[in-house]
Amino acid sequence: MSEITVPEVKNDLSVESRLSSEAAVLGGMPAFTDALCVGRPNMPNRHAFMSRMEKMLDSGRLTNLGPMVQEFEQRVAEVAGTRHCVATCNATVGLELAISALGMKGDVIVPSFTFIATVHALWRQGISPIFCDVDPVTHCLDLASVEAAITSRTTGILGVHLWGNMSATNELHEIAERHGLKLLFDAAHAFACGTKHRAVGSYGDAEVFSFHATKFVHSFEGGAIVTDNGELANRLRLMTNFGFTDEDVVEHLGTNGKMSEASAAMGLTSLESMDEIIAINKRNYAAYGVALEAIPGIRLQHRNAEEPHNYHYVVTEVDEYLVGMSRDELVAALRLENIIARRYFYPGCHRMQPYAGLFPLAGRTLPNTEALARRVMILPTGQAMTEDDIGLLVARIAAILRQPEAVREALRNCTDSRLPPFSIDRSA
Ligand code: T4K
Repeated sequence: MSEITVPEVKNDLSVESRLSSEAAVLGGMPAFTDALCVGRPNMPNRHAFMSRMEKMLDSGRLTNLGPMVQEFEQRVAEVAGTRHCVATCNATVGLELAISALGMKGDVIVPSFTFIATVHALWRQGISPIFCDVDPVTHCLDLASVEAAITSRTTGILGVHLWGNMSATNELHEIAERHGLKLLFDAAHAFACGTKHRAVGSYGDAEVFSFHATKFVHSFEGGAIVTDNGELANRLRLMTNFGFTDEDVVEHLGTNGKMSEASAAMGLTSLESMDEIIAINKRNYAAYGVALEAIPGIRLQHRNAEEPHNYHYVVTEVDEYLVGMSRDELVAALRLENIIARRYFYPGCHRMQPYAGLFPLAGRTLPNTEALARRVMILPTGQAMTEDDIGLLVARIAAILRQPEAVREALRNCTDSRLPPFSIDRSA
């Protein structure tokens, strides 16, 4: 077994020489010296952030619904077009609280093709996730699958606006009304997305955003529940603060789900750069669109330029028959270029524990989920990426795909520690 040795990278390599170089997996120079990764945090204006931190330290108010959290809630509600916003320490806790506050129990319908937090938020409260398939175009809940899954035990639908694509909100609302179900949306990816007429935020009974560091607007860790229902918002507010209604009066079951002032300081500063970051993401998406046209087997998910979108996830699908290698082989070969593409959300929640053990046959009714889990590849974007980076990145994809057999053989023999642990077929 021969070991692939990756040549030392030189910082003075010109774009031209890197563009013409062979794939790193086949002995060429890695395309990038520093890793490009999906989810690299966008950095806000440092001065504005530091001055908020100084203000916070001077005030002595560090948490428990301080002025910065209140301002952050107001800003988020404005973007979402909702009457109420309750900031939380992260979106996972936000989902758990919203699920509980809405009285969901028994069975709740949820896509399997999502980040595991969506499903854990149900199961941790003793609610059975009923996995439904997704639409192959939007990657959001498939309506026929939802209809077919509803039984007398169903109490709600938890839809996900995956990648910032809107779920079929009107149709899901109609189904929920017809069956007397609660409707909640995991909008972790969908801040500042929506239609020309209505932003994501006011659909269903409530929606939950994530402001995790890897999101385009972030507060280190953070989330927010938005709703137009004042009574629900009041209940959620109590629940994020242990259920306290007064100094020593607890009137509701609750937890510590609060956002800190430091997080809100970051969130407010990040929000000030929101339009600029969306413009960068949009420019990057367009650059990917142009560059990927040269590679027929890799399809970039369509975005409607007329509708608001944050362009935060660069979503591609790899057709292994057209490109001559699996998505996993391509992702692995890209790691040697210092390009950290991701297989989100492989293998689907139904194939992760504890759900794989609880629902071993779930995959039979999830054909689109299973296919997407094998095909989807998310590529890096955000503030740190330039159009030149994207040109070079796609050129390396092309270089890797030019010699599928040689790449497969090289991967099989490769012991580089940057290779991901998954499915390099070493058997042949
Ligand atoms: N619902 C959906 C649909 C979600 O996607 C998520 C979260 C949630 C609910 C729950 O939201 P939160 O409770 O987290 O607010 C990341 C994020 O941790 C997670 O928030 C996000 N979705 C998910 C899609 O991505 P990982 O495990 O992929 O993250 P990780 O640690 O691999 O980081 C990604 C890359 O970013 C790495 O290559 C390194 C880089 N990075 C990351 C961090 C945190 C940095 O350069 N600096 C950093 O500080 O989950």
